[in-house]
Amino acid sequence: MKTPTHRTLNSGLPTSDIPVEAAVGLGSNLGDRLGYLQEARDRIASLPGTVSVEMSPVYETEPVGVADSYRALTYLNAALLVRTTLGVEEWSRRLHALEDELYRVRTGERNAPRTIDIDLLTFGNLRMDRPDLRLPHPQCLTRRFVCQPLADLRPGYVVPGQSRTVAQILATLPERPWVRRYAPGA
Ligand code: PH2
Ligand code: MG
Ligand code: MG
Repeated sequence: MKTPTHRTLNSGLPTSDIPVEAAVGLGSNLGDRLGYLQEARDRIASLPGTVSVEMSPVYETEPVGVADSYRALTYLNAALLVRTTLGVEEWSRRLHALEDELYRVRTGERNAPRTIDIDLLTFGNLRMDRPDLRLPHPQCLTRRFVCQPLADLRPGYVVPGQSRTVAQILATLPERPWVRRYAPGA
């Protein structure tokens, strides 16, 4: 019998025997920011289908696109490279659920402060353009707070649809909005 490359679990959601590498952006600007990033990483590592997780250094970053009243609430950002056998729909659903578990309150207000933001940046070579799921993430490479941690993990990474590596793109981004390595207590 031919070995299937895809099978269906009881959930009815497709999963692959071959792990896909997915990049994830983590952000927090409310409460125990570092604690939320670490908790998100640990919970992603514990998801069924997670084969490996690499986490970038953490950066403190200037808020982008927030109301003036929130400008003092700097973010902590990091990136993850995860290998997963989950399908993209299940992956997306699981990460969204993790945001809820980590006390994310969805007020409807754009870019309101949040305990945790978990953004799907890439999922293998997949390209999708749905209102609820766009891959690669449209702002993936225009923001230093995404590009810098990704470049730390994998400078030669080429996001699907791009011709340049993340390190090359990072070199073209402006200094502001700023990012700096987070060194608590330093
Ligand atoms: N996320 C936003 C809006 N602005 N700014 C920074 N520095 N870091 C973020 O993660 C971020 C942001 C919406 O998700
Ligand atoms: Mg975001
Ligand atoms: Mg988000």
